Amino acid sequence: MSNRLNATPNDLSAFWMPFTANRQYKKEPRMFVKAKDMHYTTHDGRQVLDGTAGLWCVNAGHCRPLITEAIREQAGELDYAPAFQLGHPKAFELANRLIDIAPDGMEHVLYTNSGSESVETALKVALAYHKVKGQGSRTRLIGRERGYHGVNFGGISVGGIVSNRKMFGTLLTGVDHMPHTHLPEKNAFTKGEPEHGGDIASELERIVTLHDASTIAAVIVEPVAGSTGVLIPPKGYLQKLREICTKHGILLIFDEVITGYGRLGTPFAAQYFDVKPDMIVTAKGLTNGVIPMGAVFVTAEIHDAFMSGPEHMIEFFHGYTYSGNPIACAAALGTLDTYRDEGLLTRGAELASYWGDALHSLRDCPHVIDIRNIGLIGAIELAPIAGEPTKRAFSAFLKAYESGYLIRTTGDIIALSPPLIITKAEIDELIDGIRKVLQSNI
Ligand code: PXG
Repeated sequence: MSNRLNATPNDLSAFWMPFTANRQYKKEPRMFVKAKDMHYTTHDGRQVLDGTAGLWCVNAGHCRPLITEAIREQAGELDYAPAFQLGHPKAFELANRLIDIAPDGMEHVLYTNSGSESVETALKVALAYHKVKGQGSRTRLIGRERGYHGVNFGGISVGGIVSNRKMFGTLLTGVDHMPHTHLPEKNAFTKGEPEHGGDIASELERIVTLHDASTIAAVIVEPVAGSTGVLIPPKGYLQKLREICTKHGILLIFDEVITGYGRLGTPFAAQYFDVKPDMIVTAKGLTNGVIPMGAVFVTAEIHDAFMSGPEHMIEFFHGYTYSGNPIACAAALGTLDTYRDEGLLTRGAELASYWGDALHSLRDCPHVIDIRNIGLIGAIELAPIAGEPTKRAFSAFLKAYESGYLIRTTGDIIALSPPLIITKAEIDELIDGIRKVLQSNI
């Protein structure tokens, strides 16, 4: 064992950072030391306007009193309770509160600790559901190109982001992918849902014909694909996926890790698009990002299928040490109280058109080849520097950070998803900040 007693306390090398250019970062670290409402404070004392709600999770803004207080109180009252064969009241209270805001038909909740775990949980429920229904041949899972469903093996198997998959072997077998819906040549600079591409959903019919419906358990999609750079579903697309799944007895899973908890101006995207999935995968905004937690919503039809056999038997062999952790539940309850008191789950609807207009005012800035928006989500796609993909957007990210704006980039796309408490004045400030970055030499 090495003697680390004399290590410099702020040596950055030991922490291998997630999804980070570690060497670049450690030469030029960017640290946040405080946060309040719409702003972070950096280690060098600057204020940074949060254009990304952390990583799409801090929907109510930072360090909100009901949430911090709930966590503080819970930590002093009941810190941990075993999750298997035992419980605590807040886990049940939270599930009921979640069902209250969920789309009609969602009646039960399984807890996890992240979006990735929520995805794995939903895929396992889908496989086991068909098995308990006597249709054990339904084992295939269908995802989509450019989809992001976290980083665990199920999620990267159904996911469609090549760099997240190519290093990790053969992944799950029996997975297929639908084509993505990005048609910039037809839909560039569309406000809201694009006109073209709804018929791409019929590719699912082709996949069903290829494999036969009797082998397919579930289709999983993000209603709005986030991580890949904000792909908004073309008009009619999600409705068509629902029709095909229903026709063939295939479960439809919406991965709402990003769209859940108010991002589109409705509690969930399923309500925004008026499409009913069989399961909804969530995390992030559930606890305002403050404590790791996820939740998977399922219909009564799915849940009830498991409730047979001897009553002393475990019905579903799945769960985590921290499923429904008391402090996470307290944080989620404090979050839901904040959303309710401030109307945040629907605030995005009031701001969406102002937000869209502000974003699209960047259309004539240098390098901009597309702008997309829905609810309080936006994307600005930049032309890549020839031979150096991602470099232009990353340089925009660094410049924005230096000038006091937190944006997120993926490939050469700037993605924006501010806390739902953002004001119109702050939208103007954020967009003007980005305009200056785009007009600088990036
Ligand atoms: N599903 C979706 C749709 C997601 O967006 C996950 C699952 C996984 O969640 P966890 O909690 O395991 O990270 C996500 C996560 C980005 C970005 O900037 C997006 C995510 C995470 C970090 C960054 O696009 N999404």
